Amino acid sequence: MAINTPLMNVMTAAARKAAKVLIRDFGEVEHLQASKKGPADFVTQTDLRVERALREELSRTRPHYGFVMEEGGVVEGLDKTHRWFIDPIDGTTNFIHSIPHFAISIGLEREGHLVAGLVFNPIRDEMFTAEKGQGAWLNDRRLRVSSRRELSTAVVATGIPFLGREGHDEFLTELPKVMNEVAGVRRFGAASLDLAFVAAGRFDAYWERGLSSWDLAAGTVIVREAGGQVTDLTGGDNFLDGRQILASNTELHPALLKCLGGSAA
Ligand code: LIP
Repeated sequence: MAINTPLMNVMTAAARKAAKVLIRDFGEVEHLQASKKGPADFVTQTDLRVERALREELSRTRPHYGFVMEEGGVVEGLDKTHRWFIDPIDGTTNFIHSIPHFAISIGLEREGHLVAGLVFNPIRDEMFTAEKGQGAWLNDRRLRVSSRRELSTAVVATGIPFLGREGHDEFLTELPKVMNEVAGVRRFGAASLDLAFVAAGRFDAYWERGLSSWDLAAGTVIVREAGGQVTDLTGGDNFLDGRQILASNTELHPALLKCLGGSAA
């Protein structure tokens, strides 16, 4: 049985309601591929529609919580101790290209600490959830990070910067170092799902630069509740606002920090 708390019931209800918009529009986006204007404008509308649906549903049951949203920005709540971190479509470029690998991401912060996370890929019907002290789950299956201890057996995910993004030089310095140490490198295109896959033991680790708090909040709780470790690329705690992250099964963290030139030398 997955997490059955009032909080997680609120989060899963909001995600399932908003996902109806996403599933419908994903079907539509496929028809828009060839259209002159392409799907870009349509997707922006989908982002806004999904985010509105999430905000309405979460505000209905938690009216005083604040929001940090990819599209809507920061909205202060009357309750200053609670903030939702919302990414309506994490993996937007995949969505635009009809690649069924994207997710709704909802994280909750209480008194400055991330306490709950939900990452939902509605096309695969994979709902990753976690709440402090309740563990991490994929639908009804409890999750544990992998137990691989050697980098040489590890599959590590990352994000490759592209046109107009920061961090090209750093990435082109880090990639060869990691490539020479591991069994495989993967680029799937959605940070929240990369983190969820680390929690599920599908990936052994994940690193990326240039990300925002709404990409990372939910997945961070899911990795930690599955027994994993999440830091910035120096081994510190400044990953949510520091725009850089390393998540792993804990065993591999020191070796990867060293490999990435962070620390743990
Ligand atoms: C995406 C991240 C991904 C990163 C992309 C983009 P978005 O977020 O999930 O890891 O590599 O550049 O930032 O924009 O689809 O919400």
